[in-house]
Amino acid sequence: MSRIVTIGAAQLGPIARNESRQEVVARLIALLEQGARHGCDLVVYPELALTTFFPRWWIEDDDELKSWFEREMPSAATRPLFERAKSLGIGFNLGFAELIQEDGSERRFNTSILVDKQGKIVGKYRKVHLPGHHDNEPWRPFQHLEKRYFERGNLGFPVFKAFDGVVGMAICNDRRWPEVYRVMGLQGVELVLIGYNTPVHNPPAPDQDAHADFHNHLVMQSGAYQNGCWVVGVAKAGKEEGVDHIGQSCIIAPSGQIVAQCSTLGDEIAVARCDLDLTSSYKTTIFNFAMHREPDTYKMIVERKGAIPPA
Ligand code: ING
Repeated sequence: MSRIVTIGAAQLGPIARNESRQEVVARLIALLEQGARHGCDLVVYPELALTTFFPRWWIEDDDELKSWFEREMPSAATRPLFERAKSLGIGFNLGFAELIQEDGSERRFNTSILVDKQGKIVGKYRKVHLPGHHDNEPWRPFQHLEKRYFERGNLGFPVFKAFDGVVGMAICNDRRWPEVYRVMGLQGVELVLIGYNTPVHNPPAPDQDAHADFHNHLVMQSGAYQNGCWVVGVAKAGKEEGVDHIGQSCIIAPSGQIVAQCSTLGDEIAVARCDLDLTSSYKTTIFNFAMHREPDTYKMIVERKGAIPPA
C-alpha cells in the first residue's frame, strides 16, 4: 500500500519592504496554481512568507513593528489564499508573524500553520529556536532581532494527523538542532515541513558563510534519515532589501536523498510524489527506537517473541 502525498516546495524570491500583503498573496496563489497543475496535495511556503524578513532591522516604533504581524488568520488579506486553496483541493503550510491576545496579554510569535484541503487550520507551531540577538548591534551589516520581536514558541514540537500521515513543523533555525526532529520522530512523524530565511552571511561567523548551502542541506538530510521521515525545506531566497539569502528549497526522502530542488533564487515550485510508506523501512529497522534505543523495551519485545527465555 502506498500513501502518496504530492508536495510542492513553494520557494519565494525577495519580498520588498513596501510590498503589500495583497501583492504577496497574489504570488502565493500563483505558486499554488502551479502546484495544482502538477497535482499537488500540499504546498509548503517559507517562514514569514507574508512580509519581508523585518527582523533584519532595528525598529523602535511599536506600531511599525506590529504592522509586520497578523492579528488573525485568515485575515482579509490572506482569505483569498485560503479560498483558492480550498477550491483547488490543496492544503498548505504557511509561515507568518503572529500577534495574539493569549492569557490576558499580547503575545508575538514566529508561527507556522498547517491547513488541510478543506481550508481548515489543523496544526500550529511556534518557533522555539530564535537565533540572533536582542539589542541593536550597529556593527552588523544587518540585524537579526528575532529574540527581540518574538517570544520563544510555547507549543513544543507537536505532530498532527493530516494528509493521511503524521505531520510536524519546524521553522528555520529549528532545523539546525537535531532534537527538533527527534522529539517529532519519537511521536512517529512521517513528514516535517520547514520554512526558512537564511542569509548567506552570518556576521558573528563569517568563516561559515562558504558552507551556508552545505549546512542547510546537511541538517535537513540528517534529520530526515535519522528519524525515517520526509523533510520539506522552503526558502525565502535571493537579495531581499540588500541581504543575500540562500535558496536550495528541497524535498528530502527518508533515505536522506534530495528528490526535488529549486534551482533559482526566485518564486519557484519544486514538486515530488512523496510515499509516506517509505518511512516504514527506516522506522522498523535501523531507526527502530524501541528495539535499538530503549534496551528494556527490546528485552521485553524479544522475550515476548520467545527469542530469549525470560531470565
Ligand atoms: N535564519 C537563520 C537560520 O538559522 C542563521 C539564522 C543565519 C543561522 C546564518 C546561521 C547562519 O537559517 C533564521 N531565520 O533562523
